[in-house]
Amino acid sequence: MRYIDLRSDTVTHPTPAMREAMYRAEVGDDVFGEDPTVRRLEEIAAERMGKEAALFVASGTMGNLVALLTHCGRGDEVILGDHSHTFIYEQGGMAALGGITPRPLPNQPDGTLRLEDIRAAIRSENVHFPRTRLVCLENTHNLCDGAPLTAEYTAAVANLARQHGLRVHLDGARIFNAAAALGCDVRDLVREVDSVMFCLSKGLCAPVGSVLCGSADFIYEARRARKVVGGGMRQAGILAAAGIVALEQMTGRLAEDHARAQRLAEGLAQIPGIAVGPVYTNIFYFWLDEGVSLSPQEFLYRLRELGVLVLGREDGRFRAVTHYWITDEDVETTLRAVRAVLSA
Ligand code: TLP
Repeated sequence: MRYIDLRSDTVTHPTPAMREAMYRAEVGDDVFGEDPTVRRLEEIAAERMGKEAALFVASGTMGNLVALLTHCGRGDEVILGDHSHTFIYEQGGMAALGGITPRPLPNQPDGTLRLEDIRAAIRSENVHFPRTRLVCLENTHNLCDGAPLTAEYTAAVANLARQHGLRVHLDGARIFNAAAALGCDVRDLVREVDSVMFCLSKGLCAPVGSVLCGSADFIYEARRARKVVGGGMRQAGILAAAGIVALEQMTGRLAEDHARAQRLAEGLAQIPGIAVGPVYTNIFYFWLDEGVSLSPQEFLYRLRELGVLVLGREDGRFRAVTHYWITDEDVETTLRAVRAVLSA
């Protein structure tokens, strides 16, 4: 049975063009800087982001960790959202491996942090305090309904950070989705940040990998941090080849995924018993009305029996994510399945 897998865009398989490019990839030892395909991916990525240099890493989690280890020293503090992926889902790696303290501030429903909250959280020079070093933002914001952060907002945060001698790192796992939703160039969204990580292996369909971008000096140090966390990857050109296809062929089509998410959400909202949150990009959340007698677990189980997978969250809500392998027909089949589960 083929499942309609809406749990995440991380479930995407490589496209035929990616498999072909992987097969043909020229490779070398990347720890010696000799893998031509990795170098090309890094050049293309830096160019797309408008940054001086880039570093291919194994995952988004590794990219964020390497960025934090590079920007901060032991005892430094990082301002970030209390709903951010880095704070919630990355095992506290910054503290565990880098001795860095997270300073979580309330994420607003649109994924932003209030400027006044950031300003108030920045530490003054005092022997009792850790030193605030970095602000982290997330675009699009996974837990905040996949909302995109605008270029203007990001610039305002960066401006505030600069006034206080802080740096800004952007978790741009889905930054191309943000650019598609806002109808702008991805460079506009990252121009003012010191570093940005984006993922090749989510909506862009590459099997593995993310890229960290920033100044040449920053990337030089980040390469050292990547090595010490075990990220020296040798003939990684096999993977980078798919990443190049991701950047060249997959970034221009993400609006299709957003339109399908919109269509799916509208269809769900019409089904009695279902409530749906806002839709900005390819991620949205929905849940069962109080009157529905099914538990979230039963709902997930029955939907799975009908061949549809969505992600269940601890709070009882569900997440649906559209991606390259979800068709218009899959959207209709999913709506039929949800109707069937709720009317049974
Ligand atoms: N997110 C995954 C899961 O970890 C929840 C998903 O299915 O959404 N930043 C953001 C904003 C992310 O959403 C993710 C992955 C990461 C970083 C980490 O990327 P990976 O999974 O490559 O380590």
